[in-house]
Amino acid sequence: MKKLLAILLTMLMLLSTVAITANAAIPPQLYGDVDYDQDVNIMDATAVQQHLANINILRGTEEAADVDGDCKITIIDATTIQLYLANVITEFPAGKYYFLDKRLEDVVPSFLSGKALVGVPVDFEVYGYASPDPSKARLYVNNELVDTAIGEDSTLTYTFPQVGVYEVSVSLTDKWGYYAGVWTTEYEVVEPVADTTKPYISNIAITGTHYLEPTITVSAIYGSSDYTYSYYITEEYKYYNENNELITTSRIVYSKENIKENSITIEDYDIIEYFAFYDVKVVVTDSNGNTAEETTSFRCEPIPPA
Ligand SMILES: [Ca+2]
Ligand SMILES: [Ca+2]
Repeated sequence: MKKLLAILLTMLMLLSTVAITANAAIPPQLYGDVDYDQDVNIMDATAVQQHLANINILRGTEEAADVDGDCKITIIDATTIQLYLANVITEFPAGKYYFLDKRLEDVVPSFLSGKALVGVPVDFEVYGYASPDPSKARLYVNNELVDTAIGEDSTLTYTFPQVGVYEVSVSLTDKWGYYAGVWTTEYEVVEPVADTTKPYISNIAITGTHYLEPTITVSAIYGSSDYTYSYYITEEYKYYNENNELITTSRIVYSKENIKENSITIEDYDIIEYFAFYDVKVVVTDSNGNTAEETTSFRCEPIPPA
């Protein structure tokens, strides 16, 4: 399960990187070009009037119509377009261009599934953007809206009331309610930790694997703070013994012991290779000498061509 999670995380990162490249090519849209024909003319003013008269409701071009930028489509917008066409004004109050970039890149919970505890708030960090601004993120638990946040890179929070597997989804929409994306997962919540005098590892996040520069970030709670962290990275190692039998074992390729940093980046290209699986063991030690230990896996893969 953990292996699968690590692979999924890596795949998500690959997808998001590709998406960013693709998004860079999206051209800006013209304010006032309500019918999307790359020109502002009398047809656009008419389109706004028809929208207001409920004859042809705008779908997806609301931002183009809101030329005065007050987040509403009113008769003032239609009039403003007419003033622009009559050269009374040379630019719309909202500006010349706007962008339609939207992407929900990733959602990172502060507790991994299966590590979230009843009664302890879980943060879901939302990475992405949905312009026209302001974007809005929504957190649903079992299809019920439990938290909302405005703006990019926001954090949504929920405290799970009981043990179980929940359907958690996060949506990100633009100012007009159009979706940048929806992230959905089955999320397991477990019993509270009985012994809070010892540290508890809530998350090990691994990013940057497609640059051969994995960053491992560890989150821990409980015990007495002032943790130290130890990291051990092992790879699968195969060799033939004297009887010509293929032996599969593992060996430590990297370690850092008892350091203060809860995050390390491995930039040594001699260690990490593409298409290889690695196990990461993390040991958290608190100031009383109590420890928590967790092992997860990751794989390094190059970014696929766009
Ligand atoms: Ca037009
Ligand atoms: Ca308006």
